[in-house]
Amino acid sequence: MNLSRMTPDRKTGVPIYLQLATQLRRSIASGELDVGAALPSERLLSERTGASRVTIRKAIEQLVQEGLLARRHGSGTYVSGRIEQAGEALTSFTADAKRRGDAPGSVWIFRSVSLPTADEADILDLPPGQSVARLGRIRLIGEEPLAIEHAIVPDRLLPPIDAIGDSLYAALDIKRCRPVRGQQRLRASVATPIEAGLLSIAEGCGVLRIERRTFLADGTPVELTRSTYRGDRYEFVTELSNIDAE
Ligand code: 16G
Repeated sequence: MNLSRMTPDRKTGVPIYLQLATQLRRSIASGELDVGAALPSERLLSERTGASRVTIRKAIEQLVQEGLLARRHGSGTYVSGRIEQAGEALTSFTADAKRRGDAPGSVWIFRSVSLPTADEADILDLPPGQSVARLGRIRLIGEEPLAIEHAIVPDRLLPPIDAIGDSLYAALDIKRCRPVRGQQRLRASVATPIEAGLLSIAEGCGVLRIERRTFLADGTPVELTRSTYRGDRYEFVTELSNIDAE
C-alpha cells in the first residue's frame, strides 16, 4: 500500500480524518488493499501521514462503521469488504456462500413443529390442522455471524426436522419441493439488543430486514422466511433494464 499518497492536505479545510478515510476507501475500492489484507498499524500510519494516532483511529473507525474494515481482537484491523448479493436470484445462503468460495455455517436457535398462527396459515395457504416447521438459525461465514433467519415451512414439504442439515433448500430438494419463484421485501432497520448480541455487532447498528415468500411451480407456498442481515456486511445488487424502451 502506497502510504505516501495518504498524506493529508491541511489547506483544504476538509477534516484530516475524513481525507484519510477517503484515501483508505479508494485503496480498498481499487483493490490496492485486498479483502482480508491487514491494515498497517496505527503507529505506522501516523508516522507516514503525519496525522496523530487519534486522527488515524477516527479515520479507521469511520470505515469500520461503513463495514469496509473490521477489527479482530489482538490482531489488528483487516479489510472486510462487503458481500454482494444478487437481489433478483432465488438462491440459498449455503449455495451463495459456496459460489463465492466462502465456508457457510449455521447455529440453530430453535427447530420445532407446531401449528401456524392465523397470519402464517393465511400466507402459506394452509388448511386447518396442517403444521409448520419453525427453523431459527444464525447464518455464519467462517466464524462470523452475518444474519439471523427464521423460516416457517409447511411440515409436509420437509423431511423430519432433525434430519435437516445446514441447508433448508437442500432439505426441500429431498422432497422435490425446492421453490422456483418468490418475492422478497427489504427494509432498513436497526438491530435490537438481542439481535446485536447474536450478530456480534453494536446495539443500534443498521440491519436489513428481509421477508422472503417462495412457491413451487404450481403456486403452492413453500416458505415464509424473516431475516435480519447485517447492514455493514451486505449489499443487495439488482440488475436494471429499461422497461420504457419501445
Ligand atoms: C437465504 C434466504 C432465505 C432462505 C435461505 C435458504 C435471503 C435474504 N434469504 O438466506 O429465505 O431460506 O437462503 O438457505 O436471501 P439454506 O438453503 O442455506 O438454508
